[in-house]
Amino acid sequence: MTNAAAVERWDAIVVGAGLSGMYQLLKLRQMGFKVRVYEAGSDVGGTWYWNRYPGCRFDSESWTYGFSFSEEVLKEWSWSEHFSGQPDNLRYCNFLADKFDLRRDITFGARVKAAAWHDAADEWEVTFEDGRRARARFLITALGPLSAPTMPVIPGAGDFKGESFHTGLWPHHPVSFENKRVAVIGTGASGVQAITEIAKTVGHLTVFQRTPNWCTPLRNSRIEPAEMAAIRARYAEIFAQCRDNWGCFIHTADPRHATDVTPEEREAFFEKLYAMPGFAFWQGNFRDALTDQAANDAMTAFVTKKIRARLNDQKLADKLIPTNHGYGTRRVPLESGYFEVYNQPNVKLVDLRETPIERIDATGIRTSDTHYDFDMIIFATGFDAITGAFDRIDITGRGGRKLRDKWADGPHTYLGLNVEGFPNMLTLVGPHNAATFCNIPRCIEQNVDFVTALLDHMRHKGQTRVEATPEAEETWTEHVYETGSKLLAMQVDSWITGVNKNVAGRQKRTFMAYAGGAPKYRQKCEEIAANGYEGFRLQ
Ligand code: N01
Repeated sequence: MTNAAAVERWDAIVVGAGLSGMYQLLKLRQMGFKVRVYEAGSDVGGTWYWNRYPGCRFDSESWTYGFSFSEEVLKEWSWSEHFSGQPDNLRYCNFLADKFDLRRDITFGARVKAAAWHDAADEWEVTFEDGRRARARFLITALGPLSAPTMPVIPGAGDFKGESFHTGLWPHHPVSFENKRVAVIGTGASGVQAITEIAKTVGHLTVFQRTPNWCTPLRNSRIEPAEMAAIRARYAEIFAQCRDNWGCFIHTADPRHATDVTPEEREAFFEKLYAMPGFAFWQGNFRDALTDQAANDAMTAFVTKKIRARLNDQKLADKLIPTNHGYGTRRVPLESGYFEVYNQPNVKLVDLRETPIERIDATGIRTSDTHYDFDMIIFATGFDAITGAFDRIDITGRGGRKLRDKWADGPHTYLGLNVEGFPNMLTLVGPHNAATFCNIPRCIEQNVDFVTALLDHMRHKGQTRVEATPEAEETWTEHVYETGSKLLAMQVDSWITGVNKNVAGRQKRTFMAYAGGAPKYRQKCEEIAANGYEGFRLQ
C-alpha cells in the first residue's frame, strides 16, 4: 500500500496468503480479475509461515498434500520425507510463490481489522490495522482454520520475565533449549510435536498437561530420489485415491464393522494398522470405529496397551492415557517417540487435573502444590479454531449485521462458503465446509475451483451480487449437524466441537466441521453449480 489517503480498488480482495489464498490468487488472475491478496505476515505460507516451532511437520503424507493442479509443479518439486517438516513445507510455499510470481499481487504486513458491505455499491470495504482501506466487489476469506492462536487464561500470564513463545507464533530466530529449564503448557498436536523435539536437547523439561490425548506413531522416513520418481509416476493414481476418500487422505476406512471379525482377527488388523505410517490407524480402521461405542472401545483398548508398553512407570502411564474420550474422537496427534520422552530423567509431567496451575509469575509457574522455576515457557495452547480468525475481524454485512453475532451460537453457512446476509463474501475452508476434516490442499483446490467458477459464471451473466438464500443456509446447516450427530467426537470437548476454555463464548459444544465427507461435499457443490448455483441468489 503506497498512499495512506487513497482507497485501493480491486475486483476481488483475498485475505490471507496461505495455500488457499495463493491458489485463489492464481485462479482469479488467470481469469483476468484485478485481485489483491492482503496478508498479515511478512511472506507467504500461512500455517507454515507462523508455525515454526521445533518438530512441526505434516501428518498427511507429503505426496498427498502438495497441490495437484500443476503438472509442472508436480514434476519440479521433490519431497525429501514422507511427512515433511515445516522448513521444507515453507520452502514449498515459497517455490509456488516464485514459480507463479504471486508476490507482485500480495501486500504483506497488512492485517485486516474490519470489513463492511456497502449495499448501494455492491462492494466490500476492508480496513487495515494501520487505518488504510481497500474496496472490492468480492471478499474472499482465506484465513485458515487454525490461525487465531489463543493464550491460556491464567493469572499473571504476562508477568513471566524469561523467554516465552506460543507455538503458533514462533519467532523467526533460532531458539536454543540447551541447559535451560523449559515448560510446555498443552499436549495437543503442536505440544506433542514440540515436546518430542525439545526433549532431545533440553536441560530440563516440564510438561503441564490438562487433558491427555490419544497419540499414535507417525513413522516418518526419508524419500530417496528413486522413490520420489516412483511417487511422481503415480501422482494421478494417488490423487484419484484421495479424491474418493472421506477425508482425502490416502488411508481408506475398512468396509467391515469391528464386530464382523473375531477378536483375534481384530487384534491382527489393529497391529497391521498400528505398524503403518500416518493416519492409517485413525482413518483406515473399521468403518464404525468412530461412530460405534463398542468398536471405538476396542481400538481404544488396543492403543492403551501400546502406550503402556512404551512407558517405564505405569503410574505415569495412568496420567498419559486419556480416560474421558475414546481414540480418534479428538484430532489425533501423530508422534515420533513422544511417550519415550517421559522415560527421560530430565522430563517431568505435571498433571493439572491433580495440581492445577494457580498463576504464572516472573520466575515460573505456581501450581496448587509447588512453584516451578523456568528459563522459558512455551504455550502450546492451540487456537480459537475455524471461526476465531473471522471473529478477530469486525465483519459487517447487509443492514449492519455482524458476523460475530450471527455465529455466536455456532456457524450458519451455505456449503461453508457463503453466509446469508453477507453478499459476495466467499469463505474458503470456512466452517461447515468439508475442508475441516480434510487433507487440506485437496479441499482447498475444490473450494477455490468452485469459487472461481462461480465468479466466472457471474461475470458472463453480468451479475454483481451473490448471496445464499435463508432456506438454502438453513437446510445446509441442518444437514451439517445431522452428519455430525453420528460421530462419537460430538460427545467430546475439542476444537471440532467449538470448545475453547480460553475464549469467552466458546464453552458450549457446537459443530465446526462437515462430517458427510469430501466426496459427498464435492458432489453436492457440483450439483449446485450444474443447477445454476441453486440456493444462491444471483443478481
Ligand atoms: O491445539 P489443541 P494444537 N491450561 O487445541 C491445552 C492442527 N495441527 O495447536 O485439551 C492448561 O489441540 C489444551 O488442554 P485441553 C491439528 O488439527 C496439525 O496442539 O483444553 N492447558 C490442549 O492440550 C490440531 O488438532 C499438526 O484440556 C491448556 C492444548 O493446550 C490443531 O492444529 C501439528 C490451557 C491445545 O491443544 C490444534 O493443535 C499441530 C490452560 N489454560 C497442529 N489452555 C500437523 O501435524 C489450553 N491448554 C499437521
